[in-house]
Amino acid sequence: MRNDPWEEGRPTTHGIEIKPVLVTCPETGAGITLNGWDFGGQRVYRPTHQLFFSAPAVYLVIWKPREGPQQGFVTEWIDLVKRREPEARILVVATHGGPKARQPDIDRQELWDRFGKETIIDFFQVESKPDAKTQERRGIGALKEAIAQVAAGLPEMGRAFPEQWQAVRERLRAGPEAWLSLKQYLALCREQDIGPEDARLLLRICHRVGDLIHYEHDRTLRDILVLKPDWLATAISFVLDDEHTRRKTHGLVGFDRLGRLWHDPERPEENRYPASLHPIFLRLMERFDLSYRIADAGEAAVEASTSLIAQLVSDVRPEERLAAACPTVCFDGHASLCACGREPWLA
Ligand SMILES: Nc1nc2c(ncn2[C@@H]2O[C@H](COP(=O)(O)OP(=O)(O)OP(=O)(O)O)[C@@H](O)[C@H]2O)c(=O)[nH]1
Ligand SMILES: [Mg+2]
Repeated sequence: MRNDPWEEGRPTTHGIEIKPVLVTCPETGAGITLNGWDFGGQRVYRPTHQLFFSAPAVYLVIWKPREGPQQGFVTEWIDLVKRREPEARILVVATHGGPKARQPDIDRQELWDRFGKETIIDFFQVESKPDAKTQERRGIGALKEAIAQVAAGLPEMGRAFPEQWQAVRERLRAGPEAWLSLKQYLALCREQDIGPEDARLLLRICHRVGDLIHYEHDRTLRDILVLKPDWLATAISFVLDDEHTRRKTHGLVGFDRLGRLWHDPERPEENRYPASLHPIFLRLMERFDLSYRIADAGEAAVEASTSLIAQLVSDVRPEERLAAACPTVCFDGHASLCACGREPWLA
């Protein structure tokens, strides 16, 4: 869609890539520059992508006919988007020229019945590889036109920005920071003579148009602006990939272990996250149902809390016999031995 040259055997997308995509509104002829967010399709990324979904966007769910819609998890992706953003508009796209005879096609009616036509706008077939003779990429034009049509109807489309507001947007885009505190952001706005009230309105709009991530309605989360989604997705992946939590403590993790995962001296500097961010990350994971705080004796402070990471819970039920024989288990990240000297829930 970006008219980039064809690349044979393109490497898989790690995390999220953001690049501009230019489309033209078929009705008015106006050019629209979209913030194109490319979400890596691999399983490990699935839980964190939803942190970045927002409603005023056009979603493409892409599948490969040779593997079939099942393999591409078309329904799961639509579900994931729709659960977070009930107003989302989605286009479903088959690559490789669409299904050939004897390849599984997608069940359009089933998807429309399930999600509604206001969610699933339409189905498309594209061949991204340019034709050897004509250099045409079949179906791409029609897809871009449909994207432009949906985009043109989005609430923030065509909004004019005062010069000072635009200056802040550009500063945020060009800056090296992966994140800013709300305070730092307000200071940037002050430099442009933007008062706090306007600054908050601008922030809301920036979130809606996909410039950054900001959860204004959450007491803990509203203190930070995420400018580089990969930075945040990587932090969360350190927890979701933690083998110790998966195998030794069966999904239970203490705040101190989270602290070590997020500030591991063995990782390169750019993959270490200051302690002040850790409660914010935990809150984010809770907000998106990636983790649940377990009920401690009394309301424990976050520093003393233990969380259950849903993804890391074994899919096999633990044996009741062991749990009964071993009631006082230690889920502390340091020591995986419980009072009886046995590893928790392990034979
Ligand atoms: N011939 C042909 N090849 C395609 C088409 N779309 C993708 N490919 C090839 O299929 C492979 C995977 O395509 P990608 O676009 O990287 O797939 P992706 O969905 O981004 O994969 P992840 O980044 O892992 O999520 C690459 O080698 C592409 O060149 C298409 O329409 N036609
Ligand atoms: Mg990719």
